[in-house]
Parts: sequence; C-alpha cells; structure tokens
Amino acid sequence: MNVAIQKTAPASATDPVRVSSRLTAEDVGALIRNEIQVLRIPDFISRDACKQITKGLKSTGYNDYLNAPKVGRIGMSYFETGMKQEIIDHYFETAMDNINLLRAACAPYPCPMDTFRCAMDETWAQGCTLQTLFGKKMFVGLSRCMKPGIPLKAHHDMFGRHAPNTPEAESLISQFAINIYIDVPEKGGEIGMWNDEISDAEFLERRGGDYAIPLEQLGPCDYSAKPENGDLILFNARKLHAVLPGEGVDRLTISGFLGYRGEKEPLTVWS
Ligand SMILES: O=C(O)CCC(=O)C(=O)O
Ligand SMILES: [Fe+2]
Repeated sequence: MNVAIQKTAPASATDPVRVSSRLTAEDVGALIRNEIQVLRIPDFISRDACKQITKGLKSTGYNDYLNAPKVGRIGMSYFETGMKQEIIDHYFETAMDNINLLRAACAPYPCPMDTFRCAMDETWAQGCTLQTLFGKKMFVGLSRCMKPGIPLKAHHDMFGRHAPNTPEAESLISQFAINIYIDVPEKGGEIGMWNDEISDAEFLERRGGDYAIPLEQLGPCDYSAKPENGDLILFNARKLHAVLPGEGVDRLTISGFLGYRGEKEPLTVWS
C-alpha cells in the first residue's frame, strides 16, 4: 500500500503538531483555538507501566467492534450503538463495569485514562468530568487493538451523529480524540490527518456502506504524528484522520474523547 507516503510538514510556528513535556491549559487552548491540530506529550506514562498494562490488556482479551470488523477493543464506544435502543441500553448498563474492567487490566498501575482525567481536571480551571447522557454516566477508556497491516480507515468523530438532538451534543464546540499509547509498532501506526473538515453528511456519503473511508480513496495525508509507547496524544477529531497500518506487533491504545463547551464550562470525557 502506498498510502503511508506523507508530506512532511515543516517544523515552524505553524506546525500543526506540537510536542510538549506536560499537559498544560495553554496547549489545550492552542488546540481549542485551532492553532495546532495535534498535541503530543511523550512519557505521559512510564515504559514499565506500558509493559505491565500490555500484558494485562492482552490477558483480558479484545473483541471486535460491532460495526468496525478487524478492529479489536475492550470496553465499548458509543459509536457502536448506531442509535439502536437495545445497544444504547447495553452501553449504559456496562459503562461502570467496563471502566472497572480496564482498571483491573492495568493493575497494579493506575488506568492511564484515570491518570489523564486527574491531570486534565487539575489543569483546566473548570475541571474535567465524566460525560453524562440521558442522565447516565458514559464509559471512557476504550482500549483498541490494531493488528499489523490493518489500518483504521479515514473518518472524523462527531458525538452529534450518535446522540442527535441532545443538549450534550449540541453544546459541544470542539471534540478532541484522547489516545494513550501502550504498545505501538516501531514502523507504521502513525495517525494521519487531512486538513479537510467535511460535513457529517458528506462523510456518510463518501464512506458508503463501510465504517469509514478506505485510505486508497484519499490522497496522502497532510500531516502525521508517530506515537511512541507512553505518549499521550490529543487531536482535533473533527478533521479527517486515520491510523496507518503498523508492522510487526499489535498496536494497543487506551482512548476517549474530550469535549469543550467554552471557557466557563468543564471539559468532559467519554468513549
Ligand atoms: O489510535 C489512534 O491513534 C487514533 C484513533 C482514532 O481514530 C481516535 O482516537 O479517534
Ligand atoms: Fe477517530
């Protein structure tokens, strides 16, 4: 596949990818203001924690997404509910058990999503809380497993598609992806991003019957970020993005979304 060929963005003040040594409100502000598209924080969790958590996640075991075959996950994404009431009920019924399942898989280390939630809460003036929907707590901390050679096809993430006409989705100003990289291949597995922010209607049309747009249908990505074990990466989930195929090992992450609704509001997290 030649889709991994990327344009290399020049390192300048306008570089869409920023690398920082710790999580700060200033850098999250730069994402919110659209000054940068990707914020990478190396060594957010230790290499020792990554090794132990890798074992815990693998022994817990991955199941495929209900609507994205070949992509393994522990926990459940609200994206999988597809507005079907039965699956929505299942999502909320299992939300707390899944949070605790991830905690058990990470023990004796804290679950990296808990670490992120605390760090974000301490960093953002109005705090960071678990998203509620229909008066119920959502799940956060989905662990994803990408097999070598398999990409996560190009998509954007829009809470509003899955929870339409809800105050929670309608009040969102920005949606960022949160990923903590637990075990990633040395070659491949980059996040590729395109400058395009297409409407959800256009996205749904372009993906057709698939869960996302095959990489072959797009030109090379406009910029990319190569994660390393222990990284925390936040990026603008409303831009078209994909995970390029990795080589050799399974690519394990713990993930969620971060919602911004204005300076006077807390940030929220969910999967
Ligand atoms: O695994 C990644 O690097 C990004 C996955 C993704 O599409 C997301 O978190 O929204
Ligand atoms: Fe995504």
